[in-house]
Amino acid sequence: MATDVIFVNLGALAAIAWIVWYFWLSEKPQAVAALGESGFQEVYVRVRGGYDPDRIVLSPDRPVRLHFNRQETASCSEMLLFPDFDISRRLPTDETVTVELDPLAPGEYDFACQMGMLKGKLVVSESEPAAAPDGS
Ligand SMILES: [Cu+2]
Repeated sequence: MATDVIFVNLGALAAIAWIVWYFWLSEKPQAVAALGESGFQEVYVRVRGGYDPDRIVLSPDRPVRLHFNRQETASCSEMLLFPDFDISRRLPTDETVTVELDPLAPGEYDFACQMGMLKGKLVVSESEPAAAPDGS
């Protein structure tokens, strides 16, 4: 077999391996909500060519505050939609818009721009097992 054919095949294999890794195996940006003093799960999301993080892990036990900060003027990301909750918000450039949600049932909830080009997901885990009583 000619050497150049071998190199072409290796290149193709490497490309396939990269695609498999990138789309199925690599860790996507993900954030676990921090519990604020308010008792809300607080998450800060940067909006710039997408949502960062675009996968937000929440617990079902507490209300949620999502703070969206849009750092661009591209019209694509101007509207933010939560179809599951009938929520839509306009995100003015360089302002923070907070979306408050009641505690959510375990499951997955999408959010997106108006045309569905930018996408993100809320992932609500199952309830934590009750903590052991501490006598207080
Ligand atoms: Cu869009």
